[in-house]
Amino acid sequence: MAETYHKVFVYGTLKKGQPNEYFMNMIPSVEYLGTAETRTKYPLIIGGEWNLPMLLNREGEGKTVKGEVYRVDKDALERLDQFEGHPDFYERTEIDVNLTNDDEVLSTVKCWTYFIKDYSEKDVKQEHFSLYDSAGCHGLVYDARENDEHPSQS
Ligand code: PCA
Repeated sequence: MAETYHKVFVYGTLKKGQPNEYFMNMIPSVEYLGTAETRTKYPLIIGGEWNLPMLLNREGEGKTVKGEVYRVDKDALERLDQFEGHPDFYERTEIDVNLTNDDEVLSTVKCWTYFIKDYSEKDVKQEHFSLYDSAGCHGLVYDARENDEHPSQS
């Protein structure tokens, strides 16, 4: 039977050089397709107890968000869902993403991405980022204990 593939846009800790990059590298079927940005704006904040990058599903607010696109098979998508706590913690949703080379747009593709499910009005008012970096000058370093404590693992 032909394998079904999915595209996933990652904007946070799963990106290259970020704290959970290892998780993408652990899944042999995952294939990197390149750099990308959201076609429309969304608020990307760093928040919560563990300084998590959180994309809020409020299209048109915030900034164009930069990240990476990966091709994954069904098994890899299920592993990612579990890791991100879909559908209770992060919620996997399909959005339009522009594949980019430097700032040139190569094509627009539909990708899954993980939006944070619950957030407050206070969260919305936090600084909106265009590019997540755990070691950025914001000083909000990612706390890996998240992976032991967030609801998907309990
Ligand atoms: N991991 C996913 C969602 C937020 C996070 O830290 C990602 O990198 O896209």
